[in-house]
Amino acid sequence: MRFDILTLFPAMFQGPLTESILKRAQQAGKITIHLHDIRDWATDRHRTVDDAPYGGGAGMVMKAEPLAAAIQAVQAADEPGGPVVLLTPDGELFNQSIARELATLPRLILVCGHYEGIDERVRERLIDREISIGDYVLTGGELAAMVVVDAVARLVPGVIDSESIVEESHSDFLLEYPHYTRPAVWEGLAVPSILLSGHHGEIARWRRSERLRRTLARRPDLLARAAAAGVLTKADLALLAEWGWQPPGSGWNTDGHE
Ligand code: 4GY
Repeated sequence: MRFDILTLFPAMFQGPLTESILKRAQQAGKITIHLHDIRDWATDRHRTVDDAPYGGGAGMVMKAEPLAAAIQAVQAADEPGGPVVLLTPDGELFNQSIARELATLPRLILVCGHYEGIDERVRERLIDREISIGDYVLTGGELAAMVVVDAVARLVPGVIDSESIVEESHSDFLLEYPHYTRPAVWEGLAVPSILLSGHHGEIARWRRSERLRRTLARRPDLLARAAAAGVLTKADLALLAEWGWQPPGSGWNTDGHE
């Protein structure tokens, strides 16, 4: 998969994209990441990329011409094509299912806004999709683009061990079970003895119950979705019932009252 990132601050990407798993993925040719400095498409002597907002108000707006020229040049260069995505708090909320969807594409073009934002006409004409990584405001889209690249790249086949993707949190609406490694006792805290028992069936059942316990305690909203999606087994539902949890929204109550 090919990622193109359009930014005024390409140096920000050194580090996150050049270490660890993303570094290995690039070395192995599973993904390529191409950084483009939007300022390279400014045409005036001062290489201007921003200007004051029409109508007045605080801050600066990213000018249409350099940004549009950058997007069009990057789109036109090299096959295959891919959607142009703007990182913005106005976008659809990023989640694991969007990451999975994007990971099926051959290419993704990410546009990082800065200052107060980009000229609305570029949005209208050239942006295919807007994504937000959360309901908070960053100083620019760069950190958000890195989050999206990281979450998508690890789902590209061959980037990480495929078993860890199936098992992980959010792929089936349940949080992860707790993890332990050596030593068996640390600062007086022992690893749960079941994990040292070698009884694989019991370990799997314990891990499943820990996932359910955690999800109930921390994210009851996810548990409701798990039930609605039909991913809870009879054993899961029995355990949850012991803990006083009932799948919501059946329209019936069981207490004999209205
Ligand atoms: N949240 N999710 C986000 C963001 C910064 C003004 C446009 C976010 O994705 N991007 O906060 N981006 C803004 C700053 C210009 C980008």
